[in-house]
Amino acid sequence: MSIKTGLLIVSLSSSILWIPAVHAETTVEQPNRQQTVTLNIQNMTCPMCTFTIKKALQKVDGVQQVAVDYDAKTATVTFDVQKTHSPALIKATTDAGYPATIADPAAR
Ligand SMILES: [Cu+2]
Repeated sequence: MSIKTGLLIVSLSSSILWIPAVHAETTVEQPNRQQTVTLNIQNMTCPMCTFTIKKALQKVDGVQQVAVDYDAKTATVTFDVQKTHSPALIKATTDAGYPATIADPAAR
């Protein structure tokens, strides 16, 4: 339990350095404060990668739903816009070894 807490603190403090350059263009606020984005994920070389990516995204505070598509090399993430944002999701997959970019939300 203490290890988990330590990891959380590390990820929070390092996220301060993250510049949310792509935040504005992808934010579509809904009444329930949920947003769904699709990320194009790099370095997915085998089906087990989907589990690693899913776990990494689920560790981000505010993430509610994660679906990773191995064939499409994408992750579709639903999250609370008041708790997190897409740059934090990208950072989570990048830290896990899978750099990501925002896919067109309409292309889902
Ligand atoms: Cu793999």
